[in-house]
Amino acid sequence: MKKTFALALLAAMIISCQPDKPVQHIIDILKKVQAEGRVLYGHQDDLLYGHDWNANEDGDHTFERSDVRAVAGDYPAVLGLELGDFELGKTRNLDGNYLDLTREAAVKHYQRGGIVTISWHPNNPATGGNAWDLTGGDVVARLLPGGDLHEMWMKRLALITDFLESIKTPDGKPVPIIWRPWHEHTESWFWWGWDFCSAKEFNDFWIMTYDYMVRERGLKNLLWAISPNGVEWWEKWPERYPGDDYVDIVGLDMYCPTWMPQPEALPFYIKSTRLLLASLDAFAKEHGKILAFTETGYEGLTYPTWWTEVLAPAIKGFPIAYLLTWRNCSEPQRRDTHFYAPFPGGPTEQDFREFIKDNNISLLNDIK
Ligand code: BMA
Repeated sequence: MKKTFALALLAAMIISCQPDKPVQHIIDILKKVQAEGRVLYGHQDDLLYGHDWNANEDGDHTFERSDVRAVAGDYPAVLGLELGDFELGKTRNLDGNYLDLTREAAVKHYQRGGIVTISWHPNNPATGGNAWDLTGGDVVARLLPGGDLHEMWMKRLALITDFLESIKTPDGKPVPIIWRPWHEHTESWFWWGWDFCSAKEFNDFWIMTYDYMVRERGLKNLLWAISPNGVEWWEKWPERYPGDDYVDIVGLDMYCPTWMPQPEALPFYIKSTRLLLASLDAFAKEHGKILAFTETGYEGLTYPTWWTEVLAPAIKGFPIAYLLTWRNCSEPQRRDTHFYAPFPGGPTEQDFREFIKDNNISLLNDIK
């Protein structure tokens, strides 16, 4: 009797320390890609809209369209999606994507053999402003257990968890997701950023998110990715790493700056990307994690050979499993400036095709 009890206790402890991961085959793919010196290409919102179309507005929900496919003949290997505003119970996210279409795009991409990653720009729960609203006091501290906003926050987290849990194939299999909460936490432009919480508060906040989603709600389809960025605090960033038990992928978020004159911006980007990827690569190896370039791009692609002459040398030699460029906005007022991927008639079509061909970059059909 005692022995049975001890065994049951041991089993319970093992289960609670190492949550089951049916996402193992995604890990295997990413590791294989790394070992082969390839990089999977990813694009944010690729199946939902592009420079000249928007599935949210025009009723075509076949998910056949993709700016990347139109230019390079295949879908991106990695599809990025975004949840900001869904935590408020809204049916459209901050970029106008419907909740149902977001889920359907994730499932479709997975069924085609692709990998899905999801980011979240949640509204500031203290003020009702957006993710970039930096007022409201020490917001993170107020969301932790004992904080005045904890209860309210947990309801929002529950809605997001419900959504992540609902991403399933028609036969009920959960779709594996590279889940990337609290990104760019080493800068101070989101309310969870460097200046707005202590390292302990940040780590507790991440762990609270993990514990709720994985331990309490039992989600098994998440791979947890952390995305530090910025040069200023770089040496200190590992203080804001919640621990190896809570992270699967470490990735860099780093954009080619549009706020610098181009002749300075391009070499600056290459140099700083290489510096930070080298450091993150060492960190990933030491901690047994997968390295990725979780967000990058050059807004407006105003340098026609950016892919081959800037991005390629920036990443050359680093075992990043994937890189994700940001979205091609379709809003009439922003679509000619706010884009990061190629599209038919855009400035970098030919260069993108060369980049894919000459740098071991894999699109969807090359995943395996
Ligand atoms: C930013 C911009 C915003 C967008 C946000 C979340 O980088 O693209 O327009 O709302 O990402 O997707």
